Amino acid sequence: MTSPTSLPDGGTAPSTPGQRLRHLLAQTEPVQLMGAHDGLSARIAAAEGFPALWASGLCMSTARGVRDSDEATWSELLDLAATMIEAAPGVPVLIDGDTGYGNFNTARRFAARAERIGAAGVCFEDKVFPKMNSFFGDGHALAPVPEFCGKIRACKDGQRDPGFLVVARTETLIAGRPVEEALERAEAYAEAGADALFIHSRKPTPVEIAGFLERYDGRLPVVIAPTTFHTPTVDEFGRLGVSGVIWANHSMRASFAAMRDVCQQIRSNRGISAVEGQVASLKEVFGLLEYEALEADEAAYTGALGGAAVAG
Ligand code: SPV
Ligand code: MG
Repeated sequence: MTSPTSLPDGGTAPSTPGQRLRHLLAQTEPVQLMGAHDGLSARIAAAEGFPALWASGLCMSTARGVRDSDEATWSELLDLAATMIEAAPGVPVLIDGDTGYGNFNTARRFAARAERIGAAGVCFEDKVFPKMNSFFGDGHALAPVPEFCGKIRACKDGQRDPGFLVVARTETLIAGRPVEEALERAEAYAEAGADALFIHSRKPTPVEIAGFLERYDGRLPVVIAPTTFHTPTVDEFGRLGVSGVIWANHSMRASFAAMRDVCQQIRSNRGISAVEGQVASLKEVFGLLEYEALEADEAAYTGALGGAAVAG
């Protein structure tokens, strides 16, 4: 039998994005998936060495200026996810598919499109549509287990690349329900064919996650998003039995704070002198986006002479 984290073809050289992510999840140290929300944040995370990305529903929604309550359509989010996949070639992207936008059929279509645009996998959560971000409010109704299992089965049946992952995320603890229920749900989702389990908690420490993992049979690799527990390191999560750590929203929140601060300073100073030292130089932006390579291509393909000056 193929284990959930081994390569479906039994080989050792991952070739598809899904196979690469499976391979990373099977390592002894947890894989770090950096949250991204557009081509630039994906490119920066890849350049900084993150081996995998999380296309965050919260952050893509925020980047579009809307709330993480299924206000953006799923095709809008997949368009953004596609920009990340293009911007970070070779880096597997796990797409946050929320609840799958309806029933088994919409989830299946979402997953199929995600696979076509080159995602490593999708993650669906066991809430009801429209969902609300897990950190806001208390209205987090859970979907019935058979219904959510049907979504997982439909997506698994519909995928083409056997390496593509369907990650089942349980919001049991977010909904204030007990660990026993999270364990039962985890078992049912594995039985339905899920390739990994995302267990979410919004406690200020990983106490709930640790309580879950102490009793979990380890049937699936487990990923977490430690947004509210700030202190533990990846290694500590690894010792708890975690295979993947998603830094879900830190790039978005960093850019939120930086954009707000620069706007405040420019407006109040009526000039840019105070902010110049705080912002990336255009040279750095052009470097990351490989403007010089384009210049070289122009010379190669059009015969034009390069040498444009780089300001900033
Ligand atoms: C997201 O990034 O959209 C997530 C993770 O679902 S969290 O917002 O931390 O719940
Ligand atoms: Mg989300």
